[in-house]
Amino acid sequence: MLTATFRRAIAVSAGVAIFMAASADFSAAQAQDSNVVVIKNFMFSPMSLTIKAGSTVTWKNLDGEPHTVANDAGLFRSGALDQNDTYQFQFDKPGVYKVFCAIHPYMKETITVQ
Ligand SMILES: [Cu+2]
Repeated sequence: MLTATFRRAIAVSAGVAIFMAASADFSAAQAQDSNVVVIKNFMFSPMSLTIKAGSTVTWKNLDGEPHTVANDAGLFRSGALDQNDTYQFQFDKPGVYKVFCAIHPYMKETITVQ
């Protein structure tokens, strides 16, 4: 049989574990948010983004129209993204990367990797 003290110790550990798991989720979500580019109303938002080398950028298309994510220099090129589709690319090298939509070439953004 468990003593009352032992049972309380288990309850406290479980509470701490839940709290720690919740904190970890929160920080992971925050770190990701900063590198998310939303495609909405035929625009990349933000239109310029500065990130650290090694970071991954996630683009998400919120428009009902398909869009793509392509680099001027041909480093990456997504397929057509339908509504709510995402595309990811990891930027390993510092530099300035021009991004556009291959379907609507006037849609542009600049990503600076430090
Ligand atoms: Cu487009």
